[in-house]
Amino acid sequence: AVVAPGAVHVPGWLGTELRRRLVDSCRAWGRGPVPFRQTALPGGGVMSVRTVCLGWHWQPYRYSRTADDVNGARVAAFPRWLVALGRRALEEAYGEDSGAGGYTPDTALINFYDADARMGMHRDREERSTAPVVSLSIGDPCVFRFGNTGTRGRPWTDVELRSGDLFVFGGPSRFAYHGVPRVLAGTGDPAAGLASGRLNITLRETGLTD
Ligand code: MD3
Ligand code: FE
Repeated sequence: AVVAPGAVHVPGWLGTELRRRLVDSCRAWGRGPVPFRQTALPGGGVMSVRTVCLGWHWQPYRYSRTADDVNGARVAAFPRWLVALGRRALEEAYGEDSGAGGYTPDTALINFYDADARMGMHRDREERSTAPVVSLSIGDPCVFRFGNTGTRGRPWTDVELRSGDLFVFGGPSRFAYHGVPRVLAGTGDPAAGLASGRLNITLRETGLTD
């Protein structure tokens, strides 16, 4: 479904095998050089989601190669198979002739939501690329809120994201406000090896070089 120009929702795109591989991989990445952390915000707060990054380390509001706000370690590399998955995702959302073959995501932000986690309305503007963001959801459903580019407030569209859903945000939707007002706590996705909570994996091009 096209939710807005460039914003395409593909329910159930990830099969069980891929969901399981991603869940296993997220666990492994969380045991890598930089563990899952609740990111500290400049205002003194802390995010309710738990995050681990690949390729580049995100913190508000910049990317770095080392996790200076966690343990100083260099982040794990961005694996080739996620580049391939990102290209397949773009082909699925936009079609074969959309230039998906030139998509080369170099960072993944992996967010884990427990039943009480949320993400306030924000725009993702740290990237120096206008390439689309690929979002993959696994586990408990959530309410995803998609808003406007110019203003944080209404009107917005609420969409339920469920386990296996793909969402691609490109073109005019790339810099729109969005958030996750709530998780619909349930049983996770047992078939994928996730007993509770929600995982969201976003693939992005940072446009950065060392
Ligand atoms: C629209 N994550 O990591 S995914 C984020 O479910 C983030 O964890 C949410 O917002 C989550 O920054 C929403 C959907 C998403 C991700 C990035 C976007 C939507 C986007 C970037 C631009 C526009
Ligand atoms: Fe975001």
